[in-house]
Amino acid sequence: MPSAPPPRRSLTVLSGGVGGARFLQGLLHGIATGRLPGVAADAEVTVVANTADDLWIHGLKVCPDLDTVMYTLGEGIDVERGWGRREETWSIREELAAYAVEPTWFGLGDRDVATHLVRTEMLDAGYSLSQVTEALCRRWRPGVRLLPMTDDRVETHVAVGDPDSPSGRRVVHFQEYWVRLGAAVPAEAVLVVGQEESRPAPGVVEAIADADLVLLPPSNPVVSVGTILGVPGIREALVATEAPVVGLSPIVAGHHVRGMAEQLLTAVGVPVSAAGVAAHYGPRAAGGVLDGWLVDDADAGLVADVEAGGVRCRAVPLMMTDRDATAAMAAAAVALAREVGAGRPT
Ligand code: FO1
Repeated sequence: MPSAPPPRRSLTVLSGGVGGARFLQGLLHGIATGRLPGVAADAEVTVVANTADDLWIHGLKVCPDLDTVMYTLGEGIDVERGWGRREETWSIREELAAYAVEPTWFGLGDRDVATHLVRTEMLDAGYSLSQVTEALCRRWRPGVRLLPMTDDRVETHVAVGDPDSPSGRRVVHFQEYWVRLGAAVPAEAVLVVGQEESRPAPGVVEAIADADLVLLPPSNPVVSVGTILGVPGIREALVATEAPVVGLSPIVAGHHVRGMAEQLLTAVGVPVSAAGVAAHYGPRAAGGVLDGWLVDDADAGLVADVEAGGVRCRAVPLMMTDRDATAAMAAAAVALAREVGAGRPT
């Protein structure tokens, strides 16, 4: 009987906002309650968070995905919205609207503004986004090491049709596409400004190289996981790491569970299916980033396709209805990593 593999002690998770944060909540719950066989009770979780959703607004630097992970794991999140602070008030927003100062479509809560004031003040003083994030986490204590994917400015913009412009298109910041336009118009192209020049933030490459498990949660494959992988050096670190890399599909039965992955996958020509996203990430054995892929039970019929593409695949319930359900998803990912770790598909 082969001896049990040593427990996994360092997990690295590449995360976007709401979906990634909810997955992390379940992962930490699973570790804390001993529901993740093979993961040490004192395992350290490092989160590499997407920063391409960031935007400058009213002179403040807002980092939606970093803040959503920090507030969610720090128990400060508004659970209903999935972003921003609980027990929030909106006086600043109302006053800005009274001055008719745009954009009024992006809601900054009063408590949330304090976070952006601290961040902006520290950036202005010359601290890096990594240092700012570490400082903010001293208050929120998220229970993970939270790293921005890069300290450089990277911003996702989306090209949409515009009959009034000579080119027939205009380009808007991702937040305008998502919040003001409600992703209700087709995205014709996704442009990640500053991506080529960006460098992994301190500790990011090491967190991937030194991990004994890397997880891709059900975040947006284009504007969350995609933009993290797009930071030169990060995809390479994933391809090279000794750790098994296991992802969870954000697409169930051909639809996103929440957000706008359908629109953005279509914009970049990726089929909106659990198999399409797995192929998009690619098998590690052929230069991609995936060793294993979890699809929802509804997509059990796609398991053979995914495995034919060189990625080990299992169908399990993928609805993050509560922490126990999410912890079970994390446990399935750990189990799949153990299978994969025993020998990659040839
Ligand atoms: N989402 C909305 O739908 N409406 C908003 O007014 C809004 C404001 C906002 C402010 C701070 C923040 O951190 C997030 C905010 N979000 C809002 C969510 C944000 O668009 C998304 O969390 C991500 O950028 C997409 O994952």
